[in-house]
Amino acid sequence: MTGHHADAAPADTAPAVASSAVPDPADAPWWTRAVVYQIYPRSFADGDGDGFGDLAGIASKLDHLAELGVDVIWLSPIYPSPQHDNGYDIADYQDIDPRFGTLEEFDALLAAAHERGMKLIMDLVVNHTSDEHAWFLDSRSSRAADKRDWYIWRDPRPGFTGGTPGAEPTNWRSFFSGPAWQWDEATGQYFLRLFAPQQPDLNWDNPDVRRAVYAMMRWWLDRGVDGFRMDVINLISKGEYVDVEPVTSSMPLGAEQYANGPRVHEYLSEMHREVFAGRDAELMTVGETPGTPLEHAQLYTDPTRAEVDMIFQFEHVGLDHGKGGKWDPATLDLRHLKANLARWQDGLFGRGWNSLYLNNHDQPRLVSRFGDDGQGLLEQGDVDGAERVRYASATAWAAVLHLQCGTPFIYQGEEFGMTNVPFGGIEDFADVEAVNHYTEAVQQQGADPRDVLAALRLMTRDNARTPVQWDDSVHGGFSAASDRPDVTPWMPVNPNYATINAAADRASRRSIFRFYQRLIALRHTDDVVAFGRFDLLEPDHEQLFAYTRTLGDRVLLVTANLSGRPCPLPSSCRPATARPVLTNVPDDAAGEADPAVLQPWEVRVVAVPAGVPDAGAGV
Ligand code: ISL
Repeated sequence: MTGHHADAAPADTAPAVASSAVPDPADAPWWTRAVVYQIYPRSFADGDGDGFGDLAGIASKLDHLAELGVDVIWLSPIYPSPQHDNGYDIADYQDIDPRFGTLEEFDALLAAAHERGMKLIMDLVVNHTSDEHAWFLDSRSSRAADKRDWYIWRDPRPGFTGGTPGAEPTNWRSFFSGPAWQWDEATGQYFLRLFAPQQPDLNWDNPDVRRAVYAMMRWWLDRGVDGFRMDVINLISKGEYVDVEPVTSSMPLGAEQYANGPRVHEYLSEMHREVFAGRDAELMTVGETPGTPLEHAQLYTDPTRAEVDMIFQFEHVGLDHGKGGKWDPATLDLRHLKANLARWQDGLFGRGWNSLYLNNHDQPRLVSRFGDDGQGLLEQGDVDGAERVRYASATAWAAVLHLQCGTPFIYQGEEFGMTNVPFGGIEDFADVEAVNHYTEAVQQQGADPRDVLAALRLMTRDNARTPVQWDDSVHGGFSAASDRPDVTPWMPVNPNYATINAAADRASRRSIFRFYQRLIALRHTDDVVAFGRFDLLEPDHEQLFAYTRTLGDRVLLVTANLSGRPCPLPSSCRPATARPVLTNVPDDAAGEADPAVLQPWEVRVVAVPAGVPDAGAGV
């Protein structure tokens, strides 16, 4: 274990990335064929009837997940927490929050998942802790405290009085609005907190912090968990604590000092040695890495460097942000998205590994954001039309994502097309990020509340956090207390639960769930899906997302019309001979298909005999 800064190899002297060969299916790690399902526990299923999701609720839905066919469950944080950021503020890493259950229930859940052939990974939030964690309580108790240096304490800016505007040690901003520094009156210093005031950043440059984190991780692995999703793991190594120039970026001011900071690759290699070495074949790790360019992703995921298996990149989910960032939403240009995803497909092929996602607990719902959730048609009274576009657009996007090279992640409710939420005023929003942004923009900067709310409705993380709609009973079947009028879910269920729910979807001739089942099965059974090379077709086309996957002499052609208008297929996408593999046209409507035109939101996947599709030899 590297204990001293002087021993460290800075990232820019790290060895160049070894470009290994195309993955060999015969000895590829298990997670290259896996699909992951993310659970946000407070909103997944409420087993004890208190309006708050829990482990008992999760246990009751394992069969739904097993039937879907997923290989791995990722649990968002379930540790004891004051819940200022829904559990991403952890007060004790080695226990379960009583709202969710007990360690015994956790062990039973893990065993039940394993019995069904599913693995389970934990959310590891170690860039910061809760301000109620024992480490921080000690750290803030006095300047001489044992653990003072476990967090990042700095004096006020020279010449300023601590706690007054402008006295913060640097001009860095928080991810959740306002300054990134929190004044502590008792000890007369600021501490760094890149997120909420209750989420102080750990000082990873202190080897005792790292040792404590690694010991905690081993404790979970010894308990049987199958790996970790690592929250903002690319932010753990801070650079210089200096003022920075304002830049237009989707990251807060200051991020260039700590995003993919000077020692981050050293720390992840060390973590691998200390925690995973010798047992990593059965495990998987995925780093969440906002603000990470491809060049760093190649370092993080190169198997020969042994850092993490894959990362979540953020470039593609920033393409509908305007100049003002996520609260300045812009229309997505499909060409930009295709170019971006193709760049990541090429950039990690044979040298690292992609994760594939279009939504999670921090993002709006996929079908509302990129597809058509049918809201417009519903307002015109066209219930069937609304259902049709929601099904077709959800499945088209799913296919386009899942048939790329990488490990796909499904977010709870995505598998049956849950939508964004019709939020009204600010009182409807629960998320600290949304509330802080509203307060800052409206109360401090004088923005028009109507504009701020309009952007919030589109982009807020709350869209993803309402209770899962299991059926059409009270509260969408989320809570075991559905017959008790005095208990309501912690966040109201989306009012569309009577029509959009898991049970209705599974009974429908247009079932999004069944389509996901087929996508997952394809990845499991067809090595072209898992390992084939990705080649984008028609990059300049504004409606069509088309690509091939090639492995040896096998070629899969994916063509998707990601628009609400018919799309004539260019000749490059019409091979002379092709075997149908998958489509989102329901069986009883298949006869009407025009081979030369993709209907709105239609996706077709075909196998073509060899080489590139036979351009020009159209049907
Ligand atoms: O969602 C975001 C803002 O729009 C992101 O910037 C997000 O805050 C960032 O991706 C980090 O996310 C992770 O860490 C946060 C937590 O709030 C998120 O839920 C988590 O996924 C702090 O732990």
